[in-house]
Amino acid sequence: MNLNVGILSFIFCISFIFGTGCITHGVDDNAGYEKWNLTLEWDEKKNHLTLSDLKNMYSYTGYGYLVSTTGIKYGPFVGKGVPLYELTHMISVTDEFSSLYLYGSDEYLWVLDHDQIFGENFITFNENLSEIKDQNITPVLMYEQDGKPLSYEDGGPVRLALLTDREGVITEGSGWVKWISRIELHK
Ligand SMILES: Nc1nc2c(c(=O)[nH]1)N[C@H]1C(S)=C(S)[C@@H](COP(=O)(O)O)O[C@H]1N2
Ligand SMILES: [Mo]
Repeated sequence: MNLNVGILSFIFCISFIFGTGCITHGVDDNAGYEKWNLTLEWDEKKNHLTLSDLKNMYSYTGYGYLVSTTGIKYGPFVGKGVPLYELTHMISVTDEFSSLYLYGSDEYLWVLDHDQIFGENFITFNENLSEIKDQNITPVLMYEQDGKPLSYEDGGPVRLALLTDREGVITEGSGWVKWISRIELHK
């Protein structure tokens, strides 16, 4: 074999392996997903939740459909996860905070205000991307999409999802925080 071709294919293979994240994250619900945990911080208190903790909590199932800033639509699909209001109930701080900071493992940050935790004040669109008002939104920590564990590529193990009870309601992709790792409640 030509030496240059050999070296090039070696480099290609190595970059492919690292580039796809196989080594660090593995696929879907393997050992990487078992090690995942969510840090919850409020009032100088801290709690950690594992994926099985989440799966044992109350869940909501609804439709998910998002549009990226570049106008690409993804969905509709069926998502399942723990509503954010369940988390705030769990630590009994339903009324005492004004916002929730959601961080991805890449330190991406999205902030929801108090009313949005309970599904209010989200911008929603129909399939033509015209704004539609008064849609019922439930923000959840989604761990399942179309009945399967959420893939790493789609933001798994856990992604913030803005689910609805009506198929065809589109929400803004920027709020769909992938690879959720930390949530802070601020007063
Ligand atoms: N952790 C994390 N989540 C993220 C982002 C990001 O950069 N990091 N980008 C957001 C933006 S701006 C959009 S439009 C959607 C894109 O979703 P997709 O990558 O599944 O297409 O993810 C959102 N969630
Ligand atoms: Mo985006």
